[in-house]
Amino acid sequence: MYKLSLTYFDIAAGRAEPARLAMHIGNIPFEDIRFPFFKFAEVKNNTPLHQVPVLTINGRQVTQCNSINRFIGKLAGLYPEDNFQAMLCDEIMDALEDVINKIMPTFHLPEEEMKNARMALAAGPFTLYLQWLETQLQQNGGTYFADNRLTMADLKVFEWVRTLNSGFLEHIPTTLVESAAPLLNEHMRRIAQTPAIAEYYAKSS
Ligand SMILES: N[C@@H](CCC(=O)N[C@@H](CS)C(=O)NCC(=O)O)C(=O)O
Repeated sequence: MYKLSLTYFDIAAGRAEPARLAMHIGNIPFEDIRFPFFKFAEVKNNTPLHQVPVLTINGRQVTQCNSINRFIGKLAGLYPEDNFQAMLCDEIMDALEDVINKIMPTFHLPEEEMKNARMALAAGPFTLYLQWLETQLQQNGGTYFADNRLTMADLKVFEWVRTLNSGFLEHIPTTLVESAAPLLNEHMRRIAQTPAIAEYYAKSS
């Protein structure tokens, strides 16, 4: 039994959210360490790569959200055992890191530049990745992204689609998913009905 704590911003989104969801689904006890944005400088000073999320396992700090996702996914039974299906799951999670890495530099841009950069992202790479994700979903049977069952890939896409729809990312149209890849919204609504997820968001909202 590991002693786990997960450190990330106090938002129901972002790079730690899939692992949080997985631990709720898998009934894995963990300390959910959340901090407000204004404390970020202080918190990241105490992390190995000056980044979050960090998963602390029996006192050892581990970085990299997709490594965390795989580890927690295995503990929660949400990561494929089959090598090929595991690769499909990883492919989706890593592709989502591509898109997250594209938006991160825009957070610190002046307003007008941010608007232009984000509109270009929405029309270009975000649309490309959303359409590709939709194709992957269809290729894998239309319900899940890998292994014909709920995996970490579904949780990572679920989080990203919720974020795009929420308006949290200024200048990214909240209609983007619906216009570019509507099946991802259907997938998001289905995943939201997972009892542990529905319960988690009912408590946090
Ligand atoms: N490759 C890392 C990236 C982590 C990362 O960049 N996290 C952001 C927050 S979501 C961060 O801490 N950035 C450092 C900063 O903005 O100074 C991972 O997958 O976890």
